[in-house]
Amino acid sequence: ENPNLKWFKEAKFGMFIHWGLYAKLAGEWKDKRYYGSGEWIMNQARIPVAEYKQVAQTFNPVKFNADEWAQLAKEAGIKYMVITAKHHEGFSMYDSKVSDFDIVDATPYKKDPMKALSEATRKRGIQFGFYYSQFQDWYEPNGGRNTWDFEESKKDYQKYYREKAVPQLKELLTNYGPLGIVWFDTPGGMTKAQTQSFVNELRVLQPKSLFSSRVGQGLGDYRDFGDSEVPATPIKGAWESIYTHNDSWGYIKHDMNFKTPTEIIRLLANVASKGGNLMLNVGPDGEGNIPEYSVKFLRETGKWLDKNGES
Ligand code: JFZ
Repeated sequence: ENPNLKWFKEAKFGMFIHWGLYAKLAGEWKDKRYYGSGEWIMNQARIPVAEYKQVAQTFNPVKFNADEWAQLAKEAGIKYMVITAKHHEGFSMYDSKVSDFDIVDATPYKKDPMKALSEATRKRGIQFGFYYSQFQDWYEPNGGRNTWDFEESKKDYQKYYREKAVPQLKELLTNYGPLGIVWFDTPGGMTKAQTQSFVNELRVLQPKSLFSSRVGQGLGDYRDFGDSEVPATPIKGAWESIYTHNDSWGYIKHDMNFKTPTEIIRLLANVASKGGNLMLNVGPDGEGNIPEYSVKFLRETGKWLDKNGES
């Protein structure tokens, strides 16, 4: 078995973080409210790139505090953290030289929160990783799935991979220290052979980093179940279930449907009893605050684990 999986198979509890420009929109666009998958608002509301771009000018998460986020994870008993470096919206939440549509160049904030978070987690012995939407990129003419601005038949996915996805992943795998996980999502636009060379090209940069199964074509290092899915019976090998704390991955201000500490603990126990990890998502808001109930309920979960858990 792959020795890189050792920490992962012992981890049991991970924290997923969806954070991007959609957090600023918070489930609302032009007086219309959306519910569920707040990170999809650009697609749901068919927001043109030219307008979506302007959201960046108002994105200024001055409340973001890497040590607070990492400390919360620590207190909750969380062993790894995966955060969106770039979701389908195409916006880079780190300092990218490949694109100007990034937090340093396009927002008043001008700092790189991923740098701070990679350091704050590592300092506390928490494995750190990036989510990266490798195929869907609604900002780029050649990226996947924006058909409201760009004609699908004119898209050259290989050009997008070559000019944005691969160079950005190289930045992420080079500039943020050792990554526990690179969490790919919703594959597309590549054959198995192309996916294999994509994986090979990135793998050399960090041979120990785990790639999620959603890199596609069966080439990931461990298995992810569908969103909010736990297998019925024990499963061999390394795997993970992903859930979000309320009903959306990205922040939505009118979603208060947070799972209670009891529900989180039951979920953790259910997943662990089948041999897997639970990666539970929180969606920080546009200011950089983790929702109050996520903070409170995660802390309570951690207290319970301290008293009754294994580690
Ligand atoms: C994807 C994203 O589109 C979504 O915004 C979020 O990031 C989530 C974690 O991942 O959505 C999916 C991907 C795969 C499945 C369901 C939703 N699936 O396999 O059931």
